[in-house]
Amino acid sequence: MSTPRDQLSLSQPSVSVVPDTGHIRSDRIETSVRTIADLHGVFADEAARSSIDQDQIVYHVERYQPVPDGTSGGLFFGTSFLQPGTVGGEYFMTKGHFHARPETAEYYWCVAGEGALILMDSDRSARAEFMQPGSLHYIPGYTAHRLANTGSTPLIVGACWPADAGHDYASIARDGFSVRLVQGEHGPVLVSAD
Ligand code: S6P
Ligand code: ZN
Repeated sequence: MSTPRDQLSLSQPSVSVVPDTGHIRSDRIETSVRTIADLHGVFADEAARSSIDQDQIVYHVERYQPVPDGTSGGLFFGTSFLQPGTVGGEYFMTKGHFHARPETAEYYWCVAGEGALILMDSDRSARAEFMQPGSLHYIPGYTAHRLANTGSTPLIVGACWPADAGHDYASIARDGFSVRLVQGEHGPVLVSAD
């Protein structure tokens, strides 16, 4: 016969992720929004970008950051919502970045929509992976990463990265990616940008 033990109470987690939409439910979510105006210099066709409604939202990110930015050993969680669209034949995409601590890795996984994850090493060698619901993408250290939406619905992508990874946007703002994802006759085509 077992001896009686103290009963410990279980609690509800303070954060959840809506399965089909990727939205994060918590009272401490941080959200950032990027409009067409924010993406100056990102697309090859700057004239086309400047002719679009500058207030149009291209993507937004919901982030759950349970520890202070920069905490060694901590993890952040986020969902990116990238709208469908093109600028001069180039698919809507995120700014893209290396991590400020370049050795840090990250996981992406696709919740909904279709698109591509564009990856570039520090020697500018680039590649891209298709994204579809359920696809999981390991982004190694020293690798710039950018999402592109090739579909007609929002591309929704979950992410988990180290709390001390930080973001290096300056390298991409200065040098760009070495490839661009453009509309081809039969679908997306990765072309050289260098
Ligand atoms: C953070 C992670 C994502 C991106 C988001 C927006 O390390 O990679 O949450 O921040 O996809 O992209 P970007 O390039 O504008 O930060
Ligand atoms: Zn990242």
